[in-house]
Order: sequence, then C-alpha cells, then structure tokens
Amino acid sequence: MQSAKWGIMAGLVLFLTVGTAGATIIDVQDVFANAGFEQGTLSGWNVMLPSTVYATSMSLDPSIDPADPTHSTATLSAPSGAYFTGLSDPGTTANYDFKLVYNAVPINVATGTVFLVTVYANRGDLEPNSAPVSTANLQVNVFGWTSGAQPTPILTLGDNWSRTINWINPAYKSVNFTGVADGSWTSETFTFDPNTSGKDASTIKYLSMSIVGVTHSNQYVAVDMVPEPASLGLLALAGLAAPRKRRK
Ligand SMILES: [Ca+2]
Ligand SMILES: [Ca+2]
Repeated sequence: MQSAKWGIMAGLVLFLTVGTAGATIIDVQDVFANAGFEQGTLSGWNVMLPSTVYATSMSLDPSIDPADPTHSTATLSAPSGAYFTGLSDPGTTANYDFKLVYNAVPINVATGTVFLVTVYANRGDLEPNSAPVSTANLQVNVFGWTSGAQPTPILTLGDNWSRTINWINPAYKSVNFTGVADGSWTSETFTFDPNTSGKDASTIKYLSMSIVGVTHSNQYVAVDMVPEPASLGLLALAGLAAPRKRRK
C-alpha cells in the first residue's frame, strides 16, 4: 500500500507542476473516439505510405505468436479492451513499417493546453526464434492545423496532407522498451506541448496524431491505446483533474 500511496503522491506532484503553469490537459483519447480501436474497426484511422517499406493495410487483432524459449503458441491479445493492431515482418524484408494517422478532428482549446497520449506497445521476435532480441519500435506524434479547410491525409505514396501541418512536435516520441521483456505489453504516456515549439494551442483548430511501427526481419510490433490514463483517472476520482477535458 505504501508504494501505491507514493505513486499517487508522485502523480499529484506531476499534476500540480503542470497545473501551476495554467495548463489544460487534454487526453487525446477524448478527442479521437476510436483511438483504441474499440469500435471493432480501424474507423477514424488511415494507413499512410511515407515510403515503399510501409504496409499498405492494417488489420485488427492480427495473429502474432511472439517467440519465447518454450515456444508457447499463445498469440497476442489486446492489453485493454477488445482490439489492438500490429504488424509482423515475415522475415523477408530488412525494414517493414506501418504508419497510422487519425482523421483531423476539429478542436477548440485554451492557450496553454497540452496534449497527452497513452499508448500500449508490444514488440518481439516471431516464432520459431528462441532468443528474441527485438529492435522493433513504436513512435507517436501529435500535430495540428490552424483554422481553414478540413485537412485530409493523402493516402498514395508520400507523407502528405491536403494542407501543410501548422504545428507538430519537432521530434516524434518513441516508446521506451528498456527493461520490457519481448512479448510483454508496456504502456507509456507522452506529453505534447504546443507552447514548447512556439505555438499557441488556442490557434490549433484541427488535431491529428500518428503512430509509426518499425519492424525488421522476423520481428513484430503491436499497439493499442486506452480511453483513460490510470494515473489521471485517480486524479479525476480525487476531484483534482477539473481543468482536464472530461470524457462525455
Ligand atoms: Ca510463442
Ligand atoms: Ca483496444
């Protein structure tokens, strides 16, 4: 109980540190209705093709059997909710990736707003490898546009939208798999603050995000998102997350 208590305290300190800057925290899972694929489809998500090493389509709950020393035939299941997505490289390509982007969603947020993204990620080697040392990774970014026409992703070869992106975190954020056993899900929450790149959040009128998975020969990478980060859920229960936009 003591460690749980300190965990909550640490969460409060984190929240208050952000809170004292006047930040409104928006969990993007509240903006992107099908972020965690819980509609049972990839609705809202688009498969982009930055280059020819990217997958042209993605599926829900792909059958992935992570390599393990006992060669268990257990396949991956979603870490939370019913659905996840992922990509396996059958071993013929040195680099096989995917890029999912969410439809640009209209938003209207206050100056100082920061965006949170919580992802679940799982990487590993594929059977029949017995000593998996995966180098797959998962990258997340959040970006937006100022007022104007509804932006739409261009799904032919390239990495473009119908309108030039007006705000993007300078570098994508990668899931830290250090200490995470291949074949195990890990979760990580990332913060994206427009102000750090000189953008007033209140001028951002459309929001999108991207998830890029990178695999190599005989590897896989899988992803899911959850509706509510657990730490913030605790704060909400404590009535301390009032500035945060709440799920309806
Ligand atoms: Ca296995
Ligand atoms: Ca899910």
